Amino acid sequence: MRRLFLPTLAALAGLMVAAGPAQAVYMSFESDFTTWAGSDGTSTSPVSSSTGHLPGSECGWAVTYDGATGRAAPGWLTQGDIGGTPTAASFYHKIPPGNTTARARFSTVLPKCWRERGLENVRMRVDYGMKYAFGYHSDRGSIQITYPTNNGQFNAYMRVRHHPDNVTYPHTMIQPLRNGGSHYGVDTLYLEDGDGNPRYIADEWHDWSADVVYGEYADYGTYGGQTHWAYWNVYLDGEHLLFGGENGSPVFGGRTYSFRTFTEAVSGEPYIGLGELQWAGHWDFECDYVNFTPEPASLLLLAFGGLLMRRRRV
Ligand SMILES: [Ca+2]
Repeated sequence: MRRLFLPTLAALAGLMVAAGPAQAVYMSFESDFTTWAGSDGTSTSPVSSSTGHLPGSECGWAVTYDGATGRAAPGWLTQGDIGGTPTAASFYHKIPPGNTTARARFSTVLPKCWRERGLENVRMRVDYGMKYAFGYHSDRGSIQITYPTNNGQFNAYMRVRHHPDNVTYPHTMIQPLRNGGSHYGVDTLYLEDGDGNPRYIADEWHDWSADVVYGEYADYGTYGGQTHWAYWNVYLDGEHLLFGGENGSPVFGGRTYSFRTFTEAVSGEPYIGLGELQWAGHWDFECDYVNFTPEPASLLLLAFGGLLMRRRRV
């Protein structure tokens, strides 16, 4: 009897954890950049919430780091259009004429709830639509996603480059970067088609998703016994992008992830940022939307519950 009772209690506890962050489903937001004001350093765009629970007026897109005004030609950040409809954030700078590198961040903080409480029991999903121009060669990347927990804040940039002149790798290149811009431990991904030929996604709109969960007690023994990790899945048009390498394709909670990060002294309010996030002489990309959806980490709990059920049958 006791053998059955304990697992049942554990399963109930798991359900309570799942039900606990009920705020998760409504503390989400969408941003589609159809409403827009200003340009360059004065650009702003609001967020909305289809769940009817606005995350609060503190959320909304604005330039929070401006290393472009006076360095890049005016028009480095404007509202772009899709098929004639103004509905995108458009980033452009190319030397010459400015003949200089520039850097800017257009960002929104996460809802106050998650900034204060942390997301360690919550799976965070960020969906975004991007079009990267042919020849675009980002430095740190065009999107930065921070993931706050009570055990530290995790961070990733998604660097995408097109190498039209690179004979060895004439593919679209994808690299997740950690705080500070390093990509150690994660192999670079060069996109290929089904036949192994180089694949470009330049000048096309594509849907991306970053899906993050928190997991501790996973000491990989590489970085000073780090026990706090975030596990990231990245999808391109629904296809799971897998990376090899030391930290690529880790398995956690029975699922395979694209890569993992640990806390690296990421400070300040957690946010999602767009822009060229390091000094670079050529930016050329547009963003159609960014949607933020925290959800209870139900998949992990289901896996946990499944394990308990199997045990009960023994
Ligand atoms: Ca849009």
